[in-house]
Amino acid sequence: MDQFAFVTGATSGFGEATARLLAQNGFSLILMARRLERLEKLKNDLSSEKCKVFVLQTDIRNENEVIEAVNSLPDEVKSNIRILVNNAGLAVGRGPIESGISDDWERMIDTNIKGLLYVTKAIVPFLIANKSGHIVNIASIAGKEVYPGGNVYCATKHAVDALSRSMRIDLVQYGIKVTNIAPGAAETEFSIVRFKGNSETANSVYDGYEPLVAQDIAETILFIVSRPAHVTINDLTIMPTAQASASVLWK
Ligand code: NDP
Ligand code: 8X3
Repeated sequence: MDQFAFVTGATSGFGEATARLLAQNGFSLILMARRLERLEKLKNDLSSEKCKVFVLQTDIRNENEVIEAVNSLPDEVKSNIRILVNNAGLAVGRGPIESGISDDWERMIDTNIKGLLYVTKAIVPFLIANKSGHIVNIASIAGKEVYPGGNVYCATKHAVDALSRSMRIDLVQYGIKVTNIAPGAAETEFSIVRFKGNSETANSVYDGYEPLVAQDIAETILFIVSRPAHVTINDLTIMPTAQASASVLWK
């Protein structure tokens, strides 16, 4: 039977690259995000006899949407989910706490923490039933350190880091692996979203050094999920060579 990987945030960046690489490596896919056209294109690109693709247009901030989307999958698909990549997430804005915008804070908290929890809660029963499986949480270097103007985004990613450690403790009895990945600066749509479409500011984040690209993260995820059954990579920090810490970049 097909082995399914469930990838959130599959319409761009890390999630899309991961979906494409997992498909090339024999996984069938369940892809979740909000932008339907992009999901349908991926389904078109990746579907084959070997790779079944289900797409779920879902805003992970809405728990009912998440539950309904997962319920809509055929039983034999749900029972063959082996991997959950909790990747969907975002930063909105970057600035000091005193000028923070509540709506930006809520988008980050609702997506990066609550959305990740809703998806995990919906999928984990199928992993438990199989007494195996692998959850890969995409945190960030912002979940290990803080930096100027990063406040709420950093807090959400520290929460992801803590949840990865907690999930590992809760789920070890079921043979479920939990990996936390903490990437440094990677050029995706992340900065366009963070700076609300201001491409000049977004591009300037990557000026003067070579950032990570989505394929670097996809290859890392493939390596992590293809370790033998007795091996778990608990935590992995991956940085551009030019980046020594969250705020030290060699340019
Ligand atoms: P992108 O903006 O390229 O991709 C983000 C993905 O998340 C999109 O597919 C988007 O899909 C999805 N998403 C956002 N909000 C929601 C939502 N409410 N419901 C469902 N899906 C949602 O960014 P990256 O690929 O860079 O980011 C992926 C993850 O990696 C994020 O968690 C980010 O915080 C983290 N990260 C990024 C780093 C970087 O420098 N790029 C470094 C470290 C961590 P759609 O809009 O279609 O819903
Ligand atoms: C994204 C990387 O350094 O912009 O999580 O927070 S950073």
